[in-house]
Amino acid sequence: MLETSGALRAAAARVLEDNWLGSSTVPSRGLYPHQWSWDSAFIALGLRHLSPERARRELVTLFDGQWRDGRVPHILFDPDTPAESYFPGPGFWRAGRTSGLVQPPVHARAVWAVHQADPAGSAAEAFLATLYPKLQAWHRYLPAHRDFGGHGLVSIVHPWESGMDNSPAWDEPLSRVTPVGPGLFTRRDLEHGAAADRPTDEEYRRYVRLAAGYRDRGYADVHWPAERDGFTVEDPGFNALLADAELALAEIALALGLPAAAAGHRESAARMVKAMTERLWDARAGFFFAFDVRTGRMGREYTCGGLLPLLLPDLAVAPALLGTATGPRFRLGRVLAVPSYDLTAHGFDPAKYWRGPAWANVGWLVREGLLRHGEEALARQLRLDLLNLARWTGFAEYADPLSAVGHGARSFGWTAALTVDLLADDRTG
Ligand code: 9WN
Repeated sequence: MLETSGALRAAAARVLEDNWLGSSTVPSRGLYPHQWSWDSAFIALGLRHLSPERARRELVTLFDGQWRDGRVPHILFDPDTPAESYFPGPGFWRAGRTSGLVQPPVHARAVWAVHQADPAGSAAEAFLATLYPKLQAWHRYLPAHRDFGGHGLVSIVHPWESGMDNSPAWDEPLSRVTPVGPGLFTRRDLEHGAAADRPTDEEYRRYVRLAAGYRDRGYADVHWPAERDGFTVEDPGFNALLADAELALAEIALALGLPAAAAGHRESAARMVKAMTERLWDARAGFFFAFDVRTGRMGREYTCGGLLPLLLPDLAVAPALLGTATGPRFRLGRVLAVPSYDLTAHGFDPAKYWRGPAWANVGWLVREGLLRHGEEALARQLRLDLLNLARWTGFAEYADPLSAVGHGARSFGWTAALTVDLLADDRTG
């Protein structure tokens, strides 16, 4: 079953076809039946090989939901899908057809890759010219509204904004948030996923407190350090992805004949790399940790978000970070793909959402980082692992990096899309 590359590609294409809503793709028909921000970017990376037109459509649709302040909302709700199929739905957010949180800014990288897959079709639709100002507004929103620490890094205000919702990196800051009372909402995720793999009820009650607080102040980005029930964290993953997205935006600006703007984007990426290295890097640990702006304390959890700065080609500390990636905590090249959490940690759980299992998007990003730092052999192995995990698990949302058992949703959008992309990528053979 799915033994050949052709069969695997065809099966992945079928998943993307089944998840296609007509102008965007759902991550999963059951668990996540709307359009998600960073999912769409990863999905477009695969769609570009199957139908560049559909890939462009996916991203244009997402940016139709962009807010006037520049933010790209983390969910665009499908009006034809019943409101009770996902919690928190549009009634909770009170923001029209979107949520009010954001997700990691991987879109510029996706837009550039989608353009390159079909430059003629892209030019005919003025794809880059249409999306460049929208991407600029998105990238401006983040430092303009979210630099709560004042050091040129972006803060997330909810674990969902990291895309790595249940990561142990958020346990400490989340522990200071008062859970809302029990029985105030109905979780829909448990109708689709195994409860043991998902966040706990108490975690959900804290998520709801934070999201409702942000909503109730009209999604205004104000930071009161003394405010109860706040969450203000500089996430190395989110910031690394923004720096990488600025580098992609530089390439887009160049293609549009805007060299001065391109230089500006490169400078902004360089400033971010400097700020991340000064503020989030722990030289003794050889790792990037999340920084809690409210307490002024650096986290101590080794999570996969701390590996994402590998994406940045000018990262001076890359050799030390690679040392941690290949060491006992992540064992890159010796376990399957990239564990989402420290294998040596007491709380490591190979089946639990963002607390151990391997995710295709993280693996794909880490592979890009390995290639940018000349780590061909590790990148080759990682590609094989990601293809095998997708093949063996029916494109599971996440998988056990030790046993290869799949978890979460099956026929998951970005797992299928990134499979198509990796099959088309011969940089490592
Ligand atoms: C909340 C859709 C999303 C992903 C996230 C993943 C999960 C949502 C949830 O699913 O988060 O946004 O309900 O758990 O953690 O990365 O974008 O696939």
